[in-house]
Amino acid sequence: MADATSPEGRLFIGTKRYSSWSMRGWLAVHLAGLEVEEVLIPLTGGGGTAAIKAATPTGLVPYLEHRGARVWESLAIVEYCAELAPAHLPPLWPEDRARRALLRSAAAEMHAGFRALRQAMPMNLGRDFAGRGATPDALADVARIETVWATCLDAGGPFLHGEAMGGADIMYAPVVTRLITYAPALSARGKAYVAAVRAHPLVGRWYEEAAREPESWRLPGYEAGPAA
Ligand SMILES: N[C@@H](CCC(=O)N[C@@H](CS)C(=O)NCC(=O)O)C(=O)O
Repeated sequence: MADATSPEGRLFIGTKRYSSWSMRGWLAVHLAGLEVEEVLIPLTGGGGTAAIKAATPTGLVPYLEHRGARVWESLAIVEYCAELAPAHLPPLWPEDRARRALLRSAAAEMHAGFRALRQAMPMNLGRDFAGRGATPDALADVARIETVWATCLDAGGPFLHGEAMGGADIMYAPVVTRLITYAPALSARGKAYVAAVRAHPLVGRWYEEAAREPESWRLPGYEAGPAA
């Protein structure tokens, strides 16, 4: 039987440098304090990593197996972790019904959308692609994201959930990394939110672990970045 510190499951993720959806699953399990073994499968590029296809129901990461539960889709992993987060940790969704509805809507909008931003500015934690990827559609996504953030931050930051990161912050954390890498113009409030997320210890840890990944995991196509 598992003791308090032995893993109670496995979280499958991809290369930390590139895998934005993995970052969400990883943040969710860590913010909720789940003890899981991390299984990192390096991405091979182009979305068809054979080892990921063999290991997960959708052929995608993140994927969580935990105490008999099988959870795929990053937002479902956030919801699962929110149910299990112990009382001594900040909850991943707030108590207040209307506030919870707002933050869930913000999270769901991210999960379902912002395709132009995701295509034009793919995640790469190790490069400075300032000024690149700034297509009109990607910039329209950035403007909408800033509006969503402002609506959530009206109740007080530094995070969308307030003093601690929650489910919506998890969903937007990889967006924050893209805004750092590609540096489109942001409002002062947007910049402050980006800085707050980047300074979070778990986000810092994800960046550090990405920086320590072997060079052999780098994918030339991803390192070239989008056209200037
Ligand atoms: N809608 C999924 C998207 C997951 C996804 O697209 N994951 C990418 C990595 S960021 C993947 O597994 N790609 C397969 C591959 O590159 O082989 C979610 O929310 O979890």
